[in-house]
Amino acid sequence: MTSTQVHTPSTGKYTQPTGLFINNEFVKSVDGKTFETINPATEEVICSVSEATEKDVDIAVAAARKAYEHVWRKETPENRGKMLVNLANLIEKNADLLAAVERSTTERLSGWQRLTYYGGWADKIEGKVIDTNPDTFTYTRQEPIGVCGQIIPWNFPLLMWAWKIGPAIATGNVVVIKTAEQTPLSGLVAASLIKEAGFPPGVINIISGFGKIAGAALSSHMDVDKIAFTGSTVVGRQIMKAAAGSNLKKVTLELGGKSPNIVFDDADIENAISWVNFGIFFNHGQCCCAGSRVYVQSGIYDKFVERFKARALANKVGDPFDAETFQGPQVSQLQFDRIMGYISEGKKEGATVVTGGERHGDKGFFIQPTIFSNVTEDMKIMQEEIFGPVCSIAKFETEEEIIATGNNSTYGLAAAVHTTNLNTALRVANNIRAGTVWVNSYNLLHHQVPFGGFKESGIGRELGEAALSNYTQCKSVSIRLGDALF
Ligand code: TXE
Repeated sequence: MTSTQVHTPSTGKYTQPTGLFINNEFVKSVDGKTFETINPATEEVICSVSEATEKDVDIAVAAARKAYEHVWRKETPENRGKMLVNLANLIEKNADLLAAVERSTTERLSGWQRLTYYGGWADKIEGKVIDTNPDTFTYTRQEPIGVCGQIIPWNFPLLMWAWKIGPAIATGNVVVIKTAEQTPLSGLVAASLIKEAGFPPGVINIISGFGKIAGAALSSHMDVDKIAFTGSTVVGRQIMKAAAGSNLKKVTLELGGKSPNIVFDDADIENAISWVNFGIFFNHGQCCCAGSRVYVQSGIYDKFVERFKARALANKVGDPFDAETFQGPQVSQLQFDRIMGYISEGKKEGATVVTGGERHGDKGFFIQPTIFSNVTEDMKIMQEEIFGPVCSIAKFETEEEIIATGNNSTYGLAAAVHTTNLNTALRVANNIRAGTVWVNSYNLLHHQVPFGGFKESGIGRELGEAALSNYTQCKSVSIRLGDALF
């Protein structure tokens, strides 16, 4: 059996593929191993899926290598683009089902539009002619890297799937993508559309499995040319070590964050509260770019904290299938426990609980939207990524001070500034060391706009034209036109 019947409240029964997707077929793992997927809202088992071990990784990588050498390298850029657009269209056709599957494990469906965007790039990858002297003709080619391993997390399963596959395939690579052990289902449903989209066997391979086994095998594999990873900074370091200790495969990383969200006295306060609320509580705080450090200038601090509390209390927490719900469950018991651990640490360290601070209900991994005020820079809840619905607020006085405090982090993924003064906005945006800065907004990610980290938040950029360079390598070809030099 490589599929099973699963029920969702919005679509009823559907057929869930459960095998490993290798060479355009769903297959069982070599050892026949499986693992369970849990519904975080009910803590019940949804189904079991095949678990990839080293042997399965070897098989998937061999399939990808064969496809790359014999088929994919010979495919035209135009056809690569067409296949990506076909896949995007098929995903759109199945959007209701995919949304339901996502909601069973995380919450939201998004991201498939990126495939259309990267389909458009496939036939626009160009080199240059470089004029060095009249006797030489030199040009460059942007060539694919080859077999790419891709390891994705559980916070946006299909979005991450599309972010990784789009630029890799558009530029002529083949992929073996490992989904997160908490959320393998939507990636497998989307995999069932790959053959219909026209991709030859072995070009896109999707495996389910654990990080320490399948993920480690992929990142240390001698025949994987590049590894792209999204996840924790701790594992990002392990991926780099694995690459260094094996074949020095190319590495790109999209890691954690502790992003400052800065509100000046002259901000439109209601607007700022809406974005601060969205910045931290969207996807239950399970966002790498979550605005988890909120700094408010002293003139409006008290008013801001009071109104933000009212706003957070109005966020409906509960069933992800209820249209009114703003915040669903955390992904797993482990994440729930980690976040509750940070909350009790914040209380112990002396921060003030403005609202929340407890579990929501008694079933499922739900946590109340939590705001801490009077948080100091040395507290763990101001320094470490919590990855949950927990916000730390502190007061500031001057622009100079807040630029220094905003940069007081080992991370540098995102930041925001709220002000009605254009000069303040631009000065802060220019001086904050982060890959993305939003002004009077938050979380406005767009597939045309590069996204990625400064400092320990990552290496490389996803989205936009910038992501293409994660998956190409430059070759220079020089042709001597004149007589021999020597
Ligand atoms: O992440 P992991 P976890 C952060 C966030 C969260 C924390 C822990 O702070 O609380 O990480 O989450 C695979 N070799 N982010 O434990 O372990 C794993 O199977 C190769 C931020 O879930 O990094 C999964 O597919 N792969 C983040 C992926 O790595 C390994 C999103 C992420 O898991 C591996 C998620 C190994 N040794 C968590 N160990 C973001 N940047 O958005 C694990 N994996």
